Amino acid sequence: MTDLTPTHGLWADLSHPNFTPGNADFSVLGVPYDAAASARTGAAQAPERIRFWSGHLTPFSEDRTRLSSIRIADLGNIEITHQARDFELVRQKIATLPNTPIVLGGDHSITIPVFQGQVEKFKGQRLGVLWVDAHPDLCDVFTGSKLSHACVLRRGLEFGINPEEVCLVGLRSWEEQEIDLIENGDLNVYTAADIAERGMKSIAQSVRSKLSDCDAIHISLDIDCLDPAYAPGTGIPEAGGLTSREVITLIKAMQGLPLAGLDVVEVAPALDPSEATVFAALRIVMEFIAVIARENRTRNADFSPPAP
Ligand SMILES: [Mn+2]
Repeated sequence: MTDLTPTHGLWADLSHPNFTPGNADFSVLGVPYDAAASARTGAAQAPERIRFWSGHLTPFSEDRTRLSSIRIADLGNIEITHQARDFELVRQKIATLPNTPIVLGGDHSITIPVFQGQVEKFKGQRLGVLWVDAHPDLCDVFTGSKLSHACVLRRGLEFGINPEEVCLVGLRSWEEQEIDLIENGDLNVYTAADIAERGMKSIAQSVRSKLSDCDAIHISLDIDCLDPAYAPGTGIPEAGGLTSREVITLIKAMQGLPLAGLDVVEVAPALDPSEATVFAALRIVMEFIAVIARENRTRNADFSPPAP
């Protein structure tokens, strides 16, 4: 791959070495681990490639929201050599972060300790989850492991996330052991076909109303939610997926809800030489940041003194 000199600094100039979780809006954390993927690996390279190309972005969202007041503390990576043991480091980090985490996978298994940490951080409060993925990842055990990338949401429910406050968007592929929870559980399921039928604006409104009573909402986004036309660089490309426009519409529709974190997983740069998959992930991250930038702007406007 040809590396070009970045036109901007890390994270579109929003990151600085002096920024810490205590004085920044977001903490970026990479978890370059892909040994729990059941098909093709490669997601371990994502944090490096996403960071690299973040320097080619400008500090604007697509609607020209100015992001320059946003501070991003990039905390680097947590290396996972022993999954069960080192996931503990991720849990601890997430549980104790004073600001909003943006976690870059890795395969989806890295969200298991992210969920655990968020449940701990928001103990006694209502933590909702917006799960954007081709797959529900509700298996109890997959390929002999409870920490497989196909078991992530199942573990999340065991940690205490209320299924009524989980919205799954973009689903289109199932394992036998997931069917009962999908069809008879309390989860809010919006398949890729539902979105094609009803349109994302309508689906996003349903998601908003399901999550409206939450104190905190974590977004877990598997890049395979997108159709392989938009994101071929992922372990299991599932045809019939969402457009990148639909995913951006969904993220923007979360404006006003208490967003408490984002993870973007399963980006496998080497499987997409165009790196369009990496850029799709970056656009999603920037639009998430923009939602909070608009939120801050509204809040600051509320408190600004009257004009003399
Ligand atoms: Mn998936």
